[in-house]
Amino acid sequence: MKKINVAMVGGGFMGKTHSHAWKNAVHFFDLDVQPVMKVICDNNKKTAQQYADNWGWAEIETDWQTLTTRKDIDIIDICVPTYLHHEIAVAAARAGKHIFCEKPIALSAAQAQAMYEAAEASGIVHYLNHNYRRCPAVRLARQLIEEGKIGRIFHWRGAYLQDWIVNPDFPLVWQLQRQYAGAGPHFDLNSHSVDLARYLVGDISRVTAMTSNFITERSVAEAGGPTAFSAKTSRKSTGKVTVEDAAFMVVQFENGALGSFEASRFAPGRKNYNYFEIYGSKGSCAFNFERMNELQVFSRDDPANTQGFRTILATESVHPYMAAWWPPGHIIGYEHEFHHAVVDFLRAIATGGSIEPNFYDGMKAMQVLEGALESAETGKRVTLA
Ligand code: SOE
Repeated sequence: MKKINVAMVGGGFMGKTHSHAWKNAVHFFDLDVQPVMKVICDNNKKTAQQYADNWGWAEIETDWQTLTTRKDIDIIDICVPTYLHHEIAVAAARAGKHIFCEKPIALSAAQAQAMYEAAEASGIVHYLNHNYRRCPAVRLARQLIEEGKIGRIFHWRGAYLQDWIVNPDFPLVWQLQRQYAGAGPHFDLNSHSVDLARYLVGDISRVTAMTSNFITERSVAEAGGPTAFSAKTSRKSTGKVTVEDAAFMVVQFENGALGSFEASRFAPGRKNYNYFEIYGSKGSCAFNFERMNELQVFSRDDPANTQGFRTILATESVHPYMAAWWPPGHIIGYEHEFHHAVVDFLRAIATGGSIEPNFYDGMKAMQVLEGALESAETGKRVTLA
């Protein structure tokens, strides 16, 4: 089997999900190319070495620029904080490396556009990891829509809620600083929801939004270890939170459907509550990531006396990706979506094809998100170009 060398930049929570997928996808799926975990790159040598030892990356680097000049690297996997995506992706694309990039795509739509243009100009395969698209139950929602089972779509109702910063003692991690993250849950979480909404309903043309801040000052995070969910606080000094804590938006899709989106890190009890409902002329469907193997489906075609939402467990081998995993009813989890992404990405490379979502989708989603921020600031509705 042809081998293809992967270099991953960054080694946090996302680095784990990617390493796991690069390592194991080949054991479950038939692939024409085999990924080789060649280099892990982190500016902290110790972190890089720990990653290499734990996951089996063959070598370490501490400067990502080296990766773009190395002839033996085919894929660059970008797993670093958002503010670094643009620079690394543009350099990687110019160097002819295929790119597997974490979301949100970048700090702005202009940066996203530059990434898209650089990737297209060099003809590489580019992928933006909105992993939830590759959940079999979400694929089922798409299939039902394509088959006309939901009919003309009237409404998208989405929410992505978490609670990891409700505690005022939670420190000022990079995700809470605009220069590193671009925005708060609006970019981190609404980007996922907008990606799913574009995938399932279509492009968005108009947007209105409001944002709020509940805690504006936090203690400075301990050096070396500030990450989402698990950071520890050092109470020595404080700094300003420069992103919103919650962002809600209302949109109109190009096809006339109306949508609402809620993104918050201040929803106690909601850990990774990525939820959507779609309502159409023939029926409805609803998905909740915390029950990710299931899709709720309502059909107006059912006889009146048995109408109601049905729960479909999307684990039969007819559901996308499931034939490669376990027998029906043996459910899959968060990490499987990353395996599915790696598989589709490698297949796109092997066939000279492409994969979605990619930098184009990232750019389109970023235009919506930026429009929403403009609306929140000016109090006006924004029509997207
Ligand atoms: C943190 O909010 C986070 O890790 C996001 O960045 C991911 O994209 C999401 O899938 C889970 O939560």
